[in-house]
Amino acid sequence: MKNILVTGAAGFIGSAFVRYMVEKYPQYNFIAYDKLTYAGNIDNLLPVSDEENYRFERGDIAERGAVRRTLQTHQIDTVVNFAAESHVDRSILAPDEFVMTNTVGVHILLDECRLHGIGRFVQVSTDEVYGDIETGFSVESDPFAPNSPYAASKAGGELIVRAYHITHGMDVVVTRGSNTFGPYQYPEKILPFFVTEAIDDNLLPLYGDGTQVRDWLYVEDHVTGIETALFKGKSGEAYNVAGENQQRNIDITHRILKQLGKPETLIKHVPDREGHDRRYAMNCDKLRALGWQRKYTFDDALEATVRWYQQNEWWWRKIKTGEYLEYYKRQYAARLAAAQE
Ligand code: NAD
Ligand code: TDX
Repeated sequence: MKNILVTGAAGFIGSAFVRYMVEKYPQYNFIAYDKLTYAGNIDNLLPVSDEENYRFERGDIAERGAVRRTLQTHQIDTVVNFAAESHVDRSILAPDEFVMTNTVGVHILLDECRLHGIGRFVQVSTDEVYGDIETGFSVESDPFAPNSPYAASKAGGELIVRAYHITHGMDVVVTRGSNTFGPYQYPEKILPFFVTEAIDDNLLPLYGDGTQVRDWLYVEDHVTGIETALFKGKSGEAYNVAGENQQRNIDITHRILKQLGKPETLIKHVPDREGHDRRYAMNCDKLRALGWQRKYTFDDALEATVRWYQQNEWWWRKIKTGEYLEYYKRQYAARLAAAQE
């Protein structure tokens, strides 16, 4: 029996991975481990909460004792690490936690895994480690050029993972995903943020001219990319998980408004994000060679996602209170005021 520890399992992509894997692999046990930061939400795991092969434990990947107890108690033999501070804008406002979790936390988790002795360790990383790419597509052998504290802290985590492979011979695989969207995404990221704000007829603060490009990937395709890397990836290798679907922020915003039947006057161009990367784009032939392929088209997935937020106000309305509103004020009040002048 395999005992798989999924860290950061109460977040957006980690919970989608757990919901998918628990059902697909009843022969494995899944231990969901999460600190439950502002972004961690136990509601995301409700669909599997009664399953026999699922357990939840609250804990921090940067806390040695807690990690050790969990590895031992559940005789963990495989780890998939989603745990991270994940929002670029917050990394500009308050970077400490990013380095603590995304770099130091990865180190502590990995070191405890080495001491405990595990099989495979999968590190979930991001296209942002490549930095801005004006033309063409990033491949796995490209050098790192992270531009935000978030991206730099994720690159730091990856480098530690690489070092443990080379130095200690640990069985590691890295995935680098592109901009992911779907249900249960914390409403600070552009897609759920704009959809839920537009539902309430609030202004949508689009940074700069809105022509920045992101490569959009549906969450369920990201999950199967990680599944493929977990079971078929070669030890010590990194795999891009791309949507191969470049879209400008302004175009995504128009599509959201159109589907919701809301006016374009809700769009407000505001002062740009500091150090804003203009474009990400990746080549994912390496993962495809392992047999992975996407199942969803962007049009269908976007439509289904917008509909999900329309139909699941119970999920996001309780998030948009307290700390969320403080963050909103800090991030957007001055920007929106500057745009009104
Ligand atoms: P998220 O912010 O929704 O979830 C992160 C989860 O990690 C939360 O549940 C949080 O409570 C938990 N966490 C944070 N610090 C922790 C700690 N110290 N110990 C234990 N748990 C902790 O993020 P997400 O969008 O689901 O991203 C998951 C992973 O995928 C991250 O590693 C992120 O860098 C990567 N990624 C995200 C995207 C994207 O577009 N969202 C794209 C590529 C890669
Ligand atoms: O209010 C906004 N206005 C705006 O114009 C927000 C929140 C974003 N944007 C722009 C900035 C980006 O060009 O939209 C684009 C997407 O922004 P985010 O949703 O914040 O994502 P991004 O910065 O691209 O990073 C995401 O993809 C890579 C995830 O948050 C990361 O965790 C992942 O690694």
